[in-house]
Amino acid sequence: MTLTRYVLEMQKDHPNATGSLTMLISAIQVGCKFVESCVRKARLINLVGLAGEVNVQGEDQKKLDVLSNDIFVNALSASGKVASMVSEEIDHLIAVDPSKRGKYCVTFDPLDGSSNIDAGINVGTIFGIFEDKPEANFGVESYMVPGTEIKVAGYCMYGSSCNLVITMGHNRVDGFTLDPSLGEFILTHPNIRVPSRGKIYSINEGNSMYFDEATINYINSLKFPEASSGKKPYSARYTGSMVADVHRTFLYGGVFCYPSDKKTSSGKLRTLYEGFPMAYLCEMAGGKATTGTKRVLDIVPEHIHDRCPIFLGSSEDIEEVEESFKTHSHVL
Ligand code: P6P
Repeated sequence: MTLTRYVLEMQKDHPNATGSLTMLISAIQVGCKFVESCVRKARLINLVGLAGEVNVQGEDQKKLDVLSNDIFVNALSASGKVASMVSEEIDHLIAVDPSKRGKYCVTFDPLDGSSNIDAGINVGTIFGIFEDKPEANFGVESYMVPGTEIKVAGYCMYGSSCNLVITMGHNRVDGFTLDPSLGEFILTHPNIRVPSRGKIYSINEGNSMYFDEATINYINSLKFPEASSGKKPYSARYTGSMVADVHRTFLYGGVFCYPSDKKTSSGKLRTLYEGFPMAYLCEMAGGKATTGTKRVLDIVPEHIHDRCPIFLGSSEDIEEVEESFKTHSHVL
């Protein structure tokens, strides 16, 4: 089963489908294959290292960041199915030429975790697809909606292999692996389900001095379980690349956390193209995603580069996060 055939089969299940979403996902798939080929040979053709520019996040842009962004902007615009887009790399809304506009809004982080590129650590693309709101007149109002309005979410992880994980809703998440010899994504992880309980926690403990009491209490409950509980301490795994840390959490269970803290009162990760897609994937795979005090998908962004706190992963573990936030003080 190739991703192309998978999307066509999903389209057949929806008699009113026009094929636009199929074409859009095909364009995203091409973008991922192109980025994968660039990441794969970056060191050989000297694409790693700084591009000499700074993005809207104030971060030094790596050459691959710039190239990846251009690849997706071009692929999405050319599809003829996109009304506008939001990219981590571009500070303003990206409008599509009126002659090529479609009915979908796409949010994406073209190369998430790019600070890891020079070290050859996994990086990835994250994307979310929403429906354009005609009353928004191709403006940002189409994006100021709760995360529950997302239609499709996915990521493509560029590592030892190239894995694309996608959901089109209906409590179904499927994983594909790129077969370079075919140039096709092949279904290798059908019906991904997040284990209800895990043994791994993933958080940047270098920020511990900034954590609020609720986060400290929760993380300590994993590191120093009460003797009477009979529980063992969780293992710590953190790569600094959200796609890699979340992918592991989906497959093995546990929690991935980027909380708000005294240094970043809304957390670091971006709602539209990191928080929402990963929260949607997590819920469709049977997991949960919370800010600590509310469901991530219930957030309504106010700006296209809003940030949100996020704890996602195994449902039972996330329920313990929510409990800690009910009983301990936290950064609002
Ligand atoms: P920190 C990468 O820059 C990123 O956006 C995510 O991929 C990752 O989870 C997070 O930031 C890492 O941030 O502060 O731990 O380096």
